[in-house]
Amino acid sequence: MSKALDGVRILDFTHVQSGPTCTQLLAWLGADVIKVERPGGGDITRGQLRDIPDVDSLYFTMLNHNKRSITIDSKHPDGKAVLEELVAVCDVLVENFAPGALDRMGLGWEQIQKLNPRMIMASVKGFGPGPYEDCKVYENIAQCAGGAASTTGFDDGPPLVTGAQIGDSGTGLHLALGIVAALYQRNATGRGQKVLAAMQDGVLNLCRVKLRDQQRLAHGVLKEYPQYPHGTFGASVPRAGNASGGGQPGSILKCKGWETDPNAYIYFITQAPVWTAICKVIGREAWITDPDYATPDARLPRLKEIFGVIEAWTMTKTKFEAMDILNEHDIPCGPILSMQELAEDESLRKTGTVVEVDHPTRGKYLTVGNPVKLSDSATEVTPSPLLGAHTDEILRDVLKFDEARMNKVRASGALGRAAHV
Ligand code: CAO
Repeated sequence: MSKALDGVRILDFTHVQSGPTCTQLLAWLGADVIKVERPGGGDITRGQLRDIPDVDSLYFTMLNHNKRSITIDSKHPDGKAVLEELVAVCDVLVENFAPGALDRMGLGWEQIQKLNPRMIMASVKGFGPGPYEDCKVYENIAQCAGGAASTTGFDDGPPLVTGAQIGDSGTGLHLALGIVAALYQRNATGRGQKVLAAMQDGVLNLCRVKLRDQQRLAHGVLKEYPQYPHGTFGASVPRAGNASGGGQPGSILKCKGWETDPNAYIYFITQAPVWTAICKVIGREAWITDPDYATPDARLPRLKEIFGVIEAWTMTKTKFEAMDILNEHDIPCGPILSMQELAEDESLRKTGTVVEVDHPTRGKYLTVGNPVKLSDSATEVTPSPLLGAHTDEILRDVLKFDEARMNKVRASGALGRAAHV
């Protein structure tokens, strides 16, 4: 079966998480992704958070499926020459080095354009142009600088970071979209272009609703926030705990077993169109017509009391029982699923969202497959490459090196020693 990005060749200079997320997604969509790594250790995550000695970590394997690995010392003259030849035959260069690193390698935008005017050069950086543009950035820094941390957590606690990697993986997703758009535009112009996704910008984009609320504050308090009606609002958007953030109030409520199971909770939304059904399910029919509860506006100052009563009902059910009953009435709700429950979820296995992969040295492990499903471009998840596993193959098949050239560049030390599958 053909793939959406068949024929697109990516020179993947990414490392850690943000860049690799992007190139992994492009590989799943069919691009040939050639991951360039430093001889010796390669991407630093190969050795980070290792669970099995001397085996590529899950951190690395779960972010680098479907890629090929070539080891090149970009600071060695012969290595640099190989890289320049790769630039000439690839469509996209993706990198997420610290600011300035690519220029120091002699592969800045001007040089890239000279080598290949059709090349799209895509970068993740921590910050866009401005006072912090030279800073190195990791996930949680982006969450803090992009507005997520200041708006996450409870009012009486410190700012919180979230487990979802919105700074790294979120920015990788943004970059992938930019690359696909640039490839599309190149069909018309014949020219490459630079694509930049800054992590601060990506996080702020995902926090769009909080910038919405910041501006609403100028016109009065935020009535769906838990601070209303008894708490106080300051100059900036406060942390809203588990309040929904949308037009329909919601909250996380305890379910049967919460005393011992940290995930025995359900998210419950008091969506206005199903208010009558909610009242019937929880046995509060009087609220259907009581003017203090019958309309969304009347309910806003009473949300704490209302969710308390609903919780008294959810505590009599497991989260899955509550889910079944509420869904019968089209009441929007969702169980709090643990990673263990997600790993064992049969339906996620069937759709390929959770996939078992067999790695040559690790053996079998679970990964998250392609979350975006295309009906005419199926994703097969293959293991991440061992360090330098495809060095010879790429020199021979992509750059058309003959045996003599292969031997010469190998002898120069620019490629290090390749691992063998
Ligand atoms: N051969 C030779 N040298 C290589 C090489 C290769 N194949 N690949 C990388 N290097 C060199 C780089 O040229 C750089 O050298 P110089 O500093 O001398 O120019 C060096 O390795 C280190 O690169 P780096 O500065 O990008 O790496 P770091 O570990 O110090 O920083 C990070 C990591 C992530 C903080 C930084 O890369 C960064 O801020 N990136 C942009 C934002 C980003 O993507 N962050 C997400 C990280 S995931 O949480």
